[in-house]
Formats: sequence, structure tokens, C-alpha cells
Amino acid sequence: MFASTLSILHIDMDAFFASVEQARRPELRGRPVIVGGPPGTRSVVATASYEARAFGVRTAMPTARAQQLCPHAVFLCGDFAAYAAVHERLVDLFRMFTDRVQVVSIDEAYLDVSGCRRLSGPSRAIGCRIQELVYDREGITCSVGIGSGKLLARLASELAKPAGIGELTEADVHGRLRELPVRDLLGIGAVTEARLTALGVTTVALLQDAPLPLLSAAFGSGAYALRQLAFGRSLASPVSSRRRRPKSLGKEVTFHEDTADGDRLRATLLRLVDHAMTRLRVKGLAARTVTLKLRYSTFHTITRRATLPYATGATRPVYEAAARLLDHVELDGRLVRLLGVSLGDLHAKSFQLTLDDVWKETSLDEAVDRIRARYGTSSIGRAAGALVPSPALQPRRAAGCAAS
Ligand code: TTP
Ligand code: MG
Repeated sequence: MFASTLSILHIDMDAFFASVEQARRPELRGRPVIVGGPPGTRSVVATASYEARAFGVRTAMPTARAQQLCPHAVFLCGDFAAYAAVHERLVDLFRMFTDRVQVVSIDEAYLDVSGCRRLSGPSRAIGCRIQELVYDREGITCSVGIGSGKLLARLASELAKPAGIGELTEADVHGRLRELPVRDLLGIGAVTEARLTALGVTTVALLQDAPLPLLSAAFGSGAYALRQLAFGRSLASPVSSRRRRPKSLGKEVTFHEDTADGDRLRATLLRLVDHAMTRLRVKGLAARTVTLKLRYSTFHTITRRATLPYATGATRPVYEAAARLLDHVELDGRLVRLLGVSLGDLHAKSFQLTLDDVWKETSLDEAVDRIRARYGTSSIGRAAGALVPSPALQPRRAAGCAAS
């Protein structure tokens, strides 16, 4: 059932990673910006600014293809710490309006403003104010959708992109919504779209009006969910402000050229741990396990896990544990294609600061994070020797990693 009022807001940043880059580097504003790995590598596009989208560049496209479509674009490697820091500030901003905030991803959230409209005004006024504040504080635009439920709000923000504000009412379900292609309904992916098209069902109107036996024959019990979608009702729960803690958090990299160079593997490992730990701290978390992932050029993949004596947000003990895992891997002459780390057994940060030296390390790490959030990930790096003075971790060719 619909609530009687339009009180759900869906807020989604426009071209988030690219917009953050344009905000902090004014020379990029108005230019096509593509965030992903460098062209010529095996990477894909994480996102593209709307200027680049005009040339057909899309998320998940190989960067090599993006470069063909838009050769004059500025290609940037992502700076996740900076995006995560903006994310945290955005969530704080949303919570100024209501505590019923459901964070869906790094750049989008639902707000249930039903309880705060007397103080903050109608939903549309709240949405406009949020757009202004996001722009004033972060220099980026967002789209706002307003609906009586999450699905309609999310559809409305999608239709309002970029930088717009839109509403979808119950009346629209029997009007404007009917004209849209089925693919615009969230939850309908390419496969379902193709199956619907095969049945001749290409628009929301046709999906609303399709005989149920036809849908049931093709989709079984999924027919009911499809029909609900067509009428703007999601089977999703109401806005839930419960903060979800990720189960794990990781980072991995595919080498441009497969390698067996121990120094290179250790340097890469340090970079991966360092960046994953920054993300962990931005989320206010500490990790107790670290898992090393290694894929050989044969695509055979191994993982090795270590458990730390306590959950920590400090980079050094986690890197030490990961480096020990790497040291014990026998390469036997094989080349490494991919290296990754994953942090697990995550706890809220307050669990960790029990030891003085951990506290000092964490303060140092947090200073690094602040510099990164302000000036970019590459603004400050770590030398393995400086980070890891203990004899066990002096840079050396890892026994198990040397090419034989
Ligand atoms: P989205 O909100 O899906 O995309 P967007 O903000 O870039 O563009 P839009 O204006 O259409 O909302 O995702 C938010 C960020 O998450 C995006 O900037 C980059 C990142 N991302 C990936 O890295 N890989 C992906 O496959 C997707 C979908 C997003
Ligand atoms: Mg977005």
C-alpha cells in the first residue's frame, strides 16, 4: 500500500567520482572526465562525467573503448579515500534533516521526511535545500526524487538526472509511468528486459496490462514481483535507518604485466593495505583478519588469511600480517596476475584503542587520511621501510615470491 503522502526522498549524486574530481580541480570543470584505470590497461570505467557521457562513455566500459569514444577526456585513477570522505559528510548532512536515513551506496540514500516536514517544510523544499547544501559544501550536484515509497522516489531521481528534482505520485503510476520503457523500472536488468521484449512487453503500460498467465508462464513466481514493479510498488522494506556494517572490505589490482618480482609484489601489497585501511578508518571501523588473494597467470587463485590479536584500524600491523602471508606463498616460477587484500571481522573503531602504540599509529594514519581526503590519495604515500622498521619486515625479496 502507498502512504498517503510524498515523504520519501531518494538522493543520488550525479557522476559521483567524476564530480568530486571536478570539484577539487576547477580546471576539470566542464571537461569530460573519466574515472577508472588508465587507458591501455585492462581496467574499466568506474564513472564518467556527463560531458564524457555525451560521447557514449558509460560505467563498466573498458577504458580502452572509452578512450576511442572520447580521446580528449581526462582519465583519472580513482581516489577512494576522497570519495569516502565526501560520502561521510553527505550522510551527516542528510541526518541534519531526519534520523531516518537509509544509506544505499557511496553516493545515494533514502530519507523518510514524514516526521520532519512541520519543521523543515514540504518534501520538495527539503529536497531543494539538500541540493543547495550539497552544492555549497561539496561543489557537486545531486538529483532528488520524491515519492510515496522507495521505488517511486528512486525512479523519480533517475528521471530527474542530472541535478534535477522530481516527484512520482500514485496518479503518475497510471499516467506518466506507463509511457516509460520497462528497463527504466529498477530491478529490471538486461536479461529480464530481453525476456519481456520477447513477449512483446516493452513499456510499463504493457507490463501493467499484460495477462497474468502470460507473465506467470514466463517468470513463474517472479511474475508477482514484476507486476508490483509495474505499479511502482517495490517489495523492498520501508526506509531503514539501521546502519549496515560491511562484512569485509578489500582492494585488489590486476598487474599490467604478470610478475614474479618480490619487491614489486610487496610494494603493491603495501599500497593495497594502505588504501583499504584508509577506507576502513573513514567508515569508523577496525579489522581483526586480513586475507591475501593471489591469482596466478594461469588464473589459479589462492587465498591466505591471518587473524590479528585485536581488531585494529592501524595500517602497520595489518601490513605486517599481510606481508608475512605473502612471504609464505611459494610461487614455484609462476607469474602473478592479480594481488588483493581483504579486511574482515570488522568492529566499530571504539573496540580497538587499547594499546598505546596502536593509538599512536592510528593517529598517524588518521593524519594521512586527512591529507588524502583534502589533496588526493597520491598526495602522500608510504615507504615500506619507514612503515615497517621491524627486521622481519625489512624490504627484501620475498622467499616464496622470487622467480626461480
Ligand atoms: P552511481 O550513482 O551508479 O553512478 P554515478 O553517480 O557515477 O552517476 P549517476 O549520475 O548516474 O548517478 O554510482 C556512484 C559511484 O560509484 C560512481 O561515481 C562510481 C562508483 N561505481 C563504480 O565504481 N562501479 C560501478 O559499477 C558503479 C555502478 C558505480
Ligand atoms: Mg550517482
